[in-house]
Amino acid sequence: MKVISADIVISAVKPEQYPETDIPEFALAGRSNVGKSSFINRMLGRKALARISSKPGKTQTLNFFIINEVLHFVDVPGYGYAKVSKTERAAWGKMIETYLTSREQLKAVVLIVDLRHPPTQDDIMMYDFLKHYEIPCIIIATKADKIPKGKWQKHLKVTRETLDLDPNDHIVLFSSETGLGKDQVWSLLQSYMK
Ligand SMILES: Nc1nc2c(ncn2[C@@H]2O[C@H](COP(=O)(O)OP(=O)(O)OP(=O)(O)O)[C@@H](O)[C@H]2O)c(=O)[nH]1
Ligand SMILES: [Mg+2]
Repeated sequence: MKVISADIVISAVKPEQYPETDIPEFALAGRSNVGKSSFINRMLGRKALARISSKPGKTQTLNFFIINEVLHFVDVPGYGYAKVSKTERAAWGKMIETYLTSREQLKAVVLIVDLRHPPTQDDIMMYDFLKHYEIPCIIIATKADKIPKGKWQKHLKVTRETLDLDPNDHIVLFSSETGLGKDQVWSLLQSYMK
């Protein structure tokens, strides 16, 4: 897909603030600092539309982006950030859960994991949550540029096995740094938009 226009619509914390259109939507999920916002920027070919940071916990709200007037990306705060209080974590959980389980136009969740390391307990929980609610998901194994090409397949295998990935679920090698995987992800997203 050629991205002609991409803009932020709203930073939302509750359902009343979600945009009231029924265009297809894709939400990002993943550990704090794994590269969700960077993924959005790379997919859209915009350097800094979604704000990124080397410090975890950068994204705090549900940030809706509109692309070519025909679809939404929703940037989501990451999970598993240790410095967050119990109360904050509960509020985060509630916000994400409400969104993921009630948003009708949500076509799929893009679950981002770090190719370098086996998925964490939190990653496994998120994947199981999506399976439980039968929310379609696409797994992105990002930061591929950080390990040698010769090790990619071995790491992918560990990722698949640790998540106990459903054979029907897609997993894509990705790098926000180099753009690896971008076209493959676009064609997957487009298959969900039909
Ligand atoms: N080398 C490399 N670095 C990456 C890649 N993706 C993200 N990063 C870096 O990882 C850090 C975190 O990226 P973000 O995109 O802000 O991560 P996030 O998942 O949105 O984080 P939160 O908003 O805190 O949940 C930044 O320093 C990015 O530059 C990648 O594919 N390759
Ligand atoms: Mg972010």
